[in-house]
Amino acid sequence: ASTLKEAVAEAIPKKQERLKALKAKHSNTSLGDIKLDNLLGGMRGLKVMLWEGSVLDAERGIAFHGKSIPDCEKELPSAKDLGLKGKEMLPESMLWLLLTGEVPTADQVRGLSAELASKGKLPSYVEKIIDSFPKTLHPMTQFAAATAALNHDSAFSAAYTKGIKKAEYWSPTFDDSIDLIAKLPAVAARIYYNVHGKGDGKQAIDPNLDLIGNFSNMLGYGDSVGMTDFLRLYIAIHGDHEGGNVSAHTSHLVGSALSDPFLSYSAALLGLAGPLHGLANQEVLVWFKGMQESIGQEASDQQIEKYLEDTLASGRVVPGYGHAVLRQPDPRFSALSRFYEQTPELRDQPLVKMVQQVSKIAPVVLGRSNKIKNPFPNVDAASGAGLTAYGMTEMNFYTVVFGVSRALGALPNLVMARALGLPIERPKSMSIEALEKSLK
Ligand code: NMX
Ligand code: MLT
Repeated sequence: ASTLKEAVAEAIPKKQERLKALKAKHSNTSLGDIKLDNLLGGMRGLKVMLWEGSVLDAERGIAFHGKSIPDCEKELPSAKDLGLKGKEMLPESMLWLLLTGEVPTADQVRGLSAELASKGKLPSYVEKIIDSFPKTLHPMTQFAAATAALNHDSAFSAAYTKGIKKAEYWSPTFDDSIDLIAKLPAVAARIYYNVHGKGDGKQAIDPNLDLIGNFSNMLGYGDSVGMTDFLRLYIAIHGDHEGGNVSAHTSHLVGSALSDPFLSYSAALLGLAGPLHGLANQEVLVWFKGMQESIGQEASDQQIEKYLEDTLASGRVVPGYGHAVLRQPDPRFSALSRFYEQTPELRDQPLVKMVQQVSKIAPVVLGRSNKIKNPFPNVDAASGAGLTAYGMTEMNFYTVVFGVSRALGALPNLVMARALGLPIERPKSMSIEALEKSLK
C-alpha cells in the first residue's frame, strides 16, 4: 500500500473475518462476572469494549499492537529516518501503526506527512470562531468547541445524509479522521496565539515538514530542534491508552451514535479537560508552583515529603500520581524521564530536577496510604516540565498538546468500529431500588 487509506482497506477484511470467527465460536462465552463493586466503582476491570489500537497491562504498561514504547522507539520511522532535524519517532508512524497494526516504511510516513500538510489549513469560519473566544476561556473549551465546529465539512455527515450503505461507513469516517488530525495542530496553535500571544497566528504549513515540525513552527518554537523533537515524542506516546480511559471511551460512545469524527473527538476533548484525566498535566505544574512558593526551589527530600503529606491531609489528590489500571510506574513517564536525562539542556533545569526528585519520594508517601492503589508517577507527572524548560510556560495550554495527540488513537478506533459494524453503545443502568430487589 502506498497510502494509509489503502493499507486500512487491506487490513479491514482480515479484521472482519477474525471477528466473525470469534462471534461464531464464542458469542456466549463469559469474559467474567459483574460484581456490585464494578457497578459502583467506575466499571473498573470490566471487559466491555472492543478497541484495537492498544492494550494496557497493569504491570507492563501500554503496548501498541503488541509493541512497547521502547519497541516503538526502535522500530517506528523517526525524524532522522525521514531526513528531518531531530531523532524521535514520528506521530505519523504511530498513527499508521495504530490504524493498521503494521510498522510503516519511511516512504509511507513521508507520504502521510505530505497528505496531512496538504489538509492542515483551517477554514476561515473556524479561525473566526476561535478569534472570537475571550482569552480567559480555558484553551481546552476553545479546543473542543472549534473541533466540533469543523463538522460543518464532515464527509461522513454528508454521506450519511445521502444514504451511504453501512458497509461503506468506514471510508468517509477515515477521511474525516485524517482531516481532523491534520487540522488539530492549526486549531491548537491559533488558540495559543490568541490566548498567549506566541507564534504568529498564521498557518504557514510547509509541505515538506512532518505534522509536528509544522505544529512547532506554528507555535513559534520551530527554531528549537529540541522542542520539536520533544513534541514528537510527547505526541507519539500520548496517542493511545486502550479504550477505557475517559477521552477514548467518550469518543467511542459518542461515535457509536454515528456522530461524525469531529463531534466524537470534540466530546473526547471535553473529557480530557477534567483534572483527574488530561488536565492533570496542568495540575501538576500548579502543584509544583505551590510547592516551590511554600518550600523553595532547592527543597530537601524531607520538606518535599512533608509537602506531599500535607497535600494528602488536605483531602486533595497529588496530581500526576496514581492510575486506574497501572500498578507500576507509567512507561510513558519513564520515556520522558529518559529524554530529560539524555538531553543536556534539560537535565539540569530546576523543574526537571524537581520532577525526578518528587518521583522518588511520592511513591513512598502515597504508598503509606492504604487506599491509593498505585503510588507511582503517571505520564502527567513528567510532561509539563519539558514543555516549561523549552519555553512553553503557559500551563493551561498543556492539555491542548495532549489533545492534539489523543486523536491518533481515538479516531482510528472510530474507523475500525464502523468497519466492524459495532452497534450503538447502550449499557444497562440500575437504581438503588432495582439493586436491592435483585440482590436480595
Ligand atoms: N493522590 C491522592 N489520592 C489518590 C491519588 C493521588 N494521586 N490517587 C488515588 N487516590 C485516592 C483516590 O482519590 C481514592 O480516594 P477515595 O477512596 O477517597 O475516593 C483512592 O485513592 C482509591 O483510588 P484508586 O483506586 O487508587 O484510583 P482510581 O482508579 O479511583 O483513580 C486516578 C485513578 C488517576 C484518577 C487517581 O489516581 C488520581 O486522582 N490521580 C491524580 C490525578 C492524575 O494524575 N490523573 C491523571 C491520570 C493519567 N491521565 O493522563 O489521564
Ligand atoms: C490516559 O492516557 O488516558 C490515562 O493514563 C488515563 C487512563 O488510561 O485511564
